[in-house]
Amino acid sequence: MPTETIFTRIVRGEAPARIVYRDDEVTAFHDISPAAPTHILIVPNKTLRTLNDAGPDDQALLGKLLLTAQRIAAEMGIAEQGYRIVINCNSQGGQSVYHLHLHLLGGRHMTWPPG
Ligand code: DGP
Repeated sequence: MPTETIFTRIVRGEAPARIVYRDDEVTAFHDISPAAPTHILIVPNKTLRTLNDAGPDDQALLGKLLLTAQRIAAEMGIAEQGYRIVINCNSQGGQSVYHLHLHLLGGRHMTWPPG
């Protein structure tokens, strides 16, 4: 499995994406195939293949990903009605792009359990 993915290229500005936020540590952009009216991906700029690859040194980064999602949800007007954060990990978790990412989904009623 190559370590470089399309998300790595988006983070570097080498591939197009509808960026909604970017700083030194994280990048957020619209999902190319939205599963909800609001569907944003929040990724660490450093390459971590999956959540399994994060370690103690990544504790602050993982928190930052969540707080970035929280802030974008507020900015996009979905915080009060509600939203869902998803991290898919490896094949049974439904991960298809092997660069760690949070999905921020909102704008419709979510069902449970996920498929
Ligand atoms: P996951 O299955 O959790 O690995 O989610 C990967 C998501 O990435 C999926 O919802 C589709 C999205 N995606 C795949 N390729 C691209 C791309 O080139 N650009 C953007 N913006 N999103 C992509």
